[in-house]
Amino acid sequence: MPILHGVNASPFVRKVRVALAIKGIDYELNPVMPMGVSDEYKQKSPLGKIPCWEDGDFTLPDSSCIIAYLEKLQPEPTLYPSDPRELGRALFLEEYGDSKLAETVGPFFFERIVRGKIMKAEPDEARLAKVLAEELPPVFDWLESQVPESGDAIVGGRFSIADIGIATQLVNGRHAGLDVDASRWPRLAAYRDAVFGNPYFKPIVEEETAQFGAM
Ligand SMILES: N[C@@H](CCC(=O)N[C@@H](CS)C(=O)NCC(=O)O)C(=O)O
Repeated sequence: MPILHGVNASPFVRKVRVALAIKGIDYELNPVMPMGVSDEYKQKSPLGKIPCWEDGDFTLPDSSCIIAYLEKLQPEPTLYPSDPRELGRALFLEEYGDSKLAETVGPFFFERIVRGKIMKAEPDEARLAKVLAEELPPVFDWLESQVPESGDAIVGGRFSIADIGIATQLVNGRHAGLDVDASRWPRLAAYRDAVFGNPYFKPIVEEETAQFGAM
């Protein structure tokens, strides 16, 4: 059976787990922690990051690359829009989730879950207050401008890689008690609720919440 290397709470591992669930591909999760990976693991994942996919003699790191590969391997249900402009937008939204949104939400997860719950140390709430006041609002403002008035799909009215890439980061925020203020970002808040209720995200989020506890 193919192996997905990486641990649950990683938003990038979660992207791949949701894609695998949607495509109905069985796999084994091998819980590789992201820090201090072995030289043997670096042979499979040269940047030393999680996730990494392994199927027999084939290995492939990086969530975006793995999902694009899975799409070719098993095209249905598709995770990529067929319209060229929608495809372009979906890929950019995935990238925005992987980069800007991850950088903005990441500190909340690190301080409250990694430092607070796992390392049993004091989270740096002053750092988080600054992110909340200065860095987060422009990111949520931009996402608010991208979310359609209704519906649970950000591009083209159909759940896609764009939703996986954005929602997975919002899940890490949720684990760390970071809310989307519905009075300021009503579309994003409704969208977040819809994607969290998505039947492929929900069981994975619930499994993780059982591990970290709700905040
Ligand atoms: N672009 C990569 C990012 C993966 C990533 O940053 N994973 C983190 C864990 S959430 C990691 O392995 N960090 C360890 C490191 O940067 O050395 C992907 O999409 O898979």
